[in-house]
Amino acid sequence: MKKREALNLVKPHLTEQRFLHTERVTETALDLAARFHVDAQKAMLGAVFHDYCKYRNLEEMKQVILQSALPDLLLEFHHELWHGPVASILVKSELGIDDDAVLSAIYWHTTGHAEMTTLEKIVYLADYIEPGREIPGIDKIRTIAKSDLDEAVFHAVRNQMLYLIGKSRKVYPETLNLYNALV
Ligand code: DGI
Ligand code: FE
Ligand code: FE
Ligand code: FE
Repeated sequence: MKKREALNLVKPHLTEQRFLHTERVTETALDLAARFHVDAQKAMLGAVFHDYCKYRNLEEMKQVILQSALPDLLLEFHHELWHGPVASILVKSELGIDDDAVLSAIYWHTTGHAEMTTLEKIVYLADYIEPGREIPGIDKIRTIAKSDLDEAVFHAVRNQMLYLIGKSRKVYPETLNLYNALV
């Protein structure tokens, strides 16, 4: 599938702002894929569809979680964590995207996990550092991403945990597992 075709498929599911974010994540992921020797097509598909379910109705997402192999534990955490795992199911059933490496990158793009593939790290990091994001400390992470993928992912997950703890929010266990794997 060509990039333009993929973007046209995801567009009706997103707001205008979210679509622009998706285009920037895609370009960032393609840069990272070239730098860290990952298949460009897989990086493109993971990035284009990572937020496919961002605006799904919460009740529909809950039903997908309950009726699929997705962990029901997700339901005990903030609903922002549902859209990646749910998208990994629905881009397959609705769009026919069946590359497991791509589906896994979509699944883990919000929380990360302990044993991420390079492709998963690229989509996770591209989502975090795309040029539209204004997050404290982000420029340092963008610089690190030019040379050391794991170090950049580490700073991203560390930042994310500090942000969540600052707001007294729960931290999903896999996010902590990613931190522990890289610290
Ligand atoms: O969908 P995006 O906005 O592009 O980005 P995302 O999929 O990374 O979603 C980030 C949101 O998820 C952000 O508002 C923080 C929230 N979040 C809530 N609990 C957790 C969490 N993120 C992580 N990594 N771990 C959590 O436990
Ligand atoms: Fe997302
Ligand atoms: Fe389930
Ligand atoms: Fe995103």
